[in-house]
Amino acid sequence: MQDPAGGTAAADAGAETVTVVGTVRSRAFRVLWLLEEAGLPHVHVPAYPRSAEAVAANPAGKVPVLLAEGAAITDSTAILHYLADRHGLLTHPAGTLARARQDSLTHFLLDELDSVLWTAARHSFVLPAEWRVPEVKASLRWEFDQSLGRLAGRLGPGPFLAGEAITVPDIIAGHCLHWAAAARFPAGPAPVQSYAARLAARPAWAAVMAREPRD
Ligand SMILES: N[C@@H](CCC(=O)N[C@@H](CS)C(=O)NCC(=O)O)C(=O)O
Repeated sequence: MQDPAGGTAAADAGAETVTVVGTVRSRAFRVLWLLEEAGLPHVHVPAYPRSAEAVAANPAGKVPVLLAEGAAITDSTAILHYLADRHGLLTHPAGTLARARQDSLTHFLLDELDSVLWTAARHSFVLPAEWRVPEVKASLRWEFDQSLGRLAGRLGPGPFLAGEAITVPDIIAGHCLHWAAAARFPAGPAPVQSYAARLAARPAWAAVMAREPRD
């Protein structure tokens, strides 16, 4: 793995300038954060979900979208893996046991944190009002708390989820934990809280947060 422990990864000289479509307050945050960590050149189009700019890049209107190599790549996790694999940064190499452990963490986070937060968001403001079931949110908060207990059990010696260096699952976890705080979801046990604080203290995190006014 080429990413030095805990540090900012070395930029890939000559890398293509890619374009990220999506506001900082969406899952585009994950893509922007990885690009900042990796020191890769990029342009940011802070389009809101379902806006004309978002639909132009992705007919579903969902963000983020990455414009690279003349193509539009959708889904934040697909984008993170494309960038990480392409540049050999923030990931263990494909086909290794370390990568299998890293991917296991990624899927755990998508199943148990991202999907729970997204279901809560859908029943708060995404779904048409007549299809929202606000009562489900108490159950989701309980489920999220259980998941954070399991995350605490997977933290290991750290400082990052998959070992000594920051990798894709840390990007997803850091964003989900921040999203949870904004949605007033549980913060989890102390080790999860200090892990979240460690991620949010990174210069690349601050660089993304400073990027546009946050409503
Ligand atoms: N699994 C996708 C989810 C993308 C997604 O749902 N994005 C939200 C913003 S964070 C969105 O655009 N929602 C608009 C909608 O669902 O219509 C990813 O990780 O990129």
